[in-house]
Amino acid sequence: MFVNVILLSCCLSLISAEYCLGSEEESLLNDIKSALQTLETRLKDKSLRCSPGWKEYAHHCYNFISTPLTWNAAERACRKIGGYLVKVDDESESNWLKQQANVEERSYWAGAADFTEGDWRWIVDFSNVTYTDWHNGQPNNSGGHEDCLEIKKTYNYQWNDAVCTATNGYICESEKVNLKVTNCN
Ligand SMILES: *[C@@H]1O[C@H](CO)[C@@H](O)[C@H](O)[C@H]1NC(C)=O
Ligand SMILES: *[C@@H]1O[C@H](CO)[C@@H](O)[C@H](O)[C@H]1NC(C)=O
Ligand SMILES: [Ca+2]
Ligand SMILES: [Ca+2]
Repeated sequence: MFVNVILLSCCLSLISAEYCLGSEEESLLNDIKSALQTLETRLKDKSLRCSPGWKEYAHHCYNFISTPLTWNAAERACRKIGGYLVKVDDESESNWLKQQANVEERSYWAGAADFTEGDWRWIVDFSNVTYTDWHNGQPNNSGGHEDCLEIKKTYNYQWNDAVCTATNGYICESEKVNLKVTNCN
């Protein structure tokens, strides 16, 4: 009984000694914790990237493809490479796309269509087309069957509704992808 009490008090004091950090240890631990946090954020930033060959703009990736395809074939081609035919959300994205389109000086398909006449939708999520950059007089549904969105070179890269079976280059957009982080040293 007596021995037990001694053992018990001994161990209790050991335990409390083990759990009591000095202020130096505590500040060391805090340094380590904040270093880990910094490392974690850095690795996260590094792991979210655009795949090789894709251009980065404002959290998304873009691939400008010159091979002329119909709108439908372009839409499929974008999905095949892990993206979607570009959705233009606002003026800043639109301006950047125009600059890039101007590099190859060609017209490109974008990812909107009015398969119900006049009801323009982004194909990636079927949302309404709210921001627009139509050229003067467009969309004019010429001949009664222009249902696909073209970023048109001769309209200074403003928008036109074009016949979907015409052929154009096309712009694919994608989310950034999570690249595997490896230790290269
Ligand atoms: C989309 O536009 C249609 C009219 O073209 C309207 O009836 C509908 O409410 C709109 N949807 C959204 C989510 O704004
Ligand atoms: C309608 O748009 C087409 C391009 O899709 C253009 O060639 C044509 O000149 C336009 N027609 C009129 C009357 O503006
Ligand atoms: Ca139309
Ligand atoms: Ca047109």
